[in-house]
Amino acid sequence: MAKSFPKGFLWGGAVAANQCEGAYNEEGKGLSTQDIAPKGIMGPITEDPTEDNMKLIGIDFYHRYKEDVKLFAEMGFKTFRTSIAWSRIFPNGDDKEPNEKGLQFYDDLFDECLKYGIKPLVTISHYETPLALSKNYDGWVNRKLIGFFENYVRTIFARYKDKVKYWLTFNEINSVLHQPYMSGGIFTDKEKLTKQDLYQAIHHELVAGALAVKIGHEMIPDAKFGCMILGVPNYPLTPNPSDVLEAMKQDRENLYFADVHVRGAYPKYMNRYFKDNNIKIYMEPGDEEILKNTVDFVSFSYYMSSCATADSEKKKAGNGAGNIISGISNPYLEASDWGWQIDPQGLRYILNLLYDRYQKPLFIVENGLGAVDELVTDENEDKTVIDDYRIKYLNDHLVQVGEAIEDGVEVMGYTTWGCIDLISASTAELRKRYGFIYVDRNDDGTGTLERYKKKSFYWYKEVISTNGKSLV
Ligand code: BGP
Repeated sequence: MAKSFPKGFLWGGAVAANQCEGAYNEEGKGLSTQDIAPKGIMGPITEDPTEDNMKLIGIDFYHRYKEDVKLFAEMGFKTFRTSIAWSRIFPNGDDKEPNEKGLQFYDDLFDECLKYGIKPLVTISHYETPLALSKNYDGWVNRKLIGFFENYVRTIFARYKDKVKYWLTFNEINSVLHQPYMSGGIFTDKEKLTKQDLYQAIHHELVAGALAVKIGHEMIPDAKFGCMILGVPNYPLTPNPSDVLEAMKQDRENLYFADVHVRGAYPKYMNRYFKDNNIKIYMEPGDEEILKNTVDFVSFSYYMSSCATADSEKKKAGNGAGNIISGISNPYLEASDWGWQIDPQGLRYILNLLYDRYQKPLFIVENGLGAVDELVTDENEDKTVIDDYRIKYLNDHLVQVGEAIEDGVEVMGYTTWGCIDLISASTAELRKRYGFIYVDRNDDGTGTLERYKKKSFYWYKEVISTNGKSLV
C-alpha cells in the first residue's frame, strides 16, 4: 500500500565524482587513488593509470553534466547527491593553493542544479583521496591528513556556502575497516596493516569529520552536516544466543563510527574492543573537544542485510556477497545478479534501528539495483530499457521507507544510487547498471556515450510528482 511521505521530502539520485566524471587529468586535476585501480575496490592497483580503467573517462559527466542535470530535472529531482573530487581542488592534497579550474567546475555544476531548483547534496570525500596523500603519507594513518582535509573543507565551504546546504563528510566511513586503500587512502597493504594503525587512522578521520562539522556550522550556519555510513543490518543466523551476540558485535563494528559522530564521544564498548585487541588510540589534547561537534543528521547506503553467526565453520564458509562487506547469506532472501541479497524490509528495520539509537533525522543516500540492461527500440523508434526488475526493487524498498515513516522515523530524503549509469565501485564495470538513464558505453571502451531514458525514468518521475502516492 502506498504510504505518505512528508512534505518537502528530498527525492533524488546519487553519484560520486570518480565513478562518473572522467576527465581524470584535465584542467589541473591530480591523480586520486581511483585512477590507479582499474578493476575497482576488489582488484589490484597499478603503477600508473592504465587505459583499461573505465573511470578515467567514466560517463564523461565532466563534459556532459548539463544534459544530465536537465534529465534529472525532468524526473523532478529535488536533490542531487554528488561528491567533490578532492584532487580536482588540491591536486596533491597538500598544496597550499587550490586549483581554480576545479573549483569553477563545481560552481558551474551546482549552478546548473540550482537553475532547476535541485538542491546539491555534497559528499566531501567519496573514495577518492588524492594519490599523493596516499603514497607519501599513507593516507589517514598519518595525522597530517587532518590539516590537509581542514584546508580542503575551508576552501570548499567558503566557495560554495551560498549554493550547498547539505553536506556529508566521508562516504561510508565505516568501510575503511574492510577497504583501507579505497576508503582511507591507506597505501600499506591490507594484509600488512596493523589493527593499531587502522584504528588510529579511523580516529584521525573521526576527528577530521567532527572538525568539518564544526567549521561548517561556523561558516555556513544555515547548512546541515551529516555523517555517512555503510548500512548493513546483521540478523542472527539462528536464535542461538551466541549468534544474537555476534550480530550485536557486528552491528557495533559498523555503528561505532556513527555513535562517535552523533554522540560526540567514543562509545564505552569500544574500550573493551581496544583492550582485547591491544589497541591504544593516541589522542592529542583537544581531540575530545573536537569530537563534541556532532552531526545534524545521519545518512547511509542500503543495499542488503546480512546474517551473523558465532559458528566458526559457517563463518568460514561465508557465502553472502557484497562489494565491501560480505557475510552469511539469508535463506529467506533472493539475490541480485551480483549476489547481493535483496531485502526491502531490512530498510525499514535499519531506519528504525538508527532512529531508536540516535533520534536524528535520517537520509537514505544510496539504494538501488545493479543489473545488466538490454537496450531495445520502442514503438516510437526510441531506444530504451524495459527495466521492470529495477522498478520492482525500488518500489518495494520505498514502500518500506513509507512504513518506517509511519513507524515514526524522521526521514529527510532518498537518493537512488547511480541515477544515471556509472562505473561500479567494486568491479569498475559499466555493465552493472543502476540508472534511470542508460549510458551507451561498454566495458571494452566502445559506445557513443549517448543517454537514453529507461522505463524506470518515467516511473520515478511519477513517484516524485505524487510524493510517493503512486507506489504499490
Ligand atoms: C557503495 C559506494 C558507491 C557505489 C555503491 C554500489 O558502497 O558508496 O560508490 O558504487 O556502493 O556499489 P557497486 O558500484 O560496487 O555496485
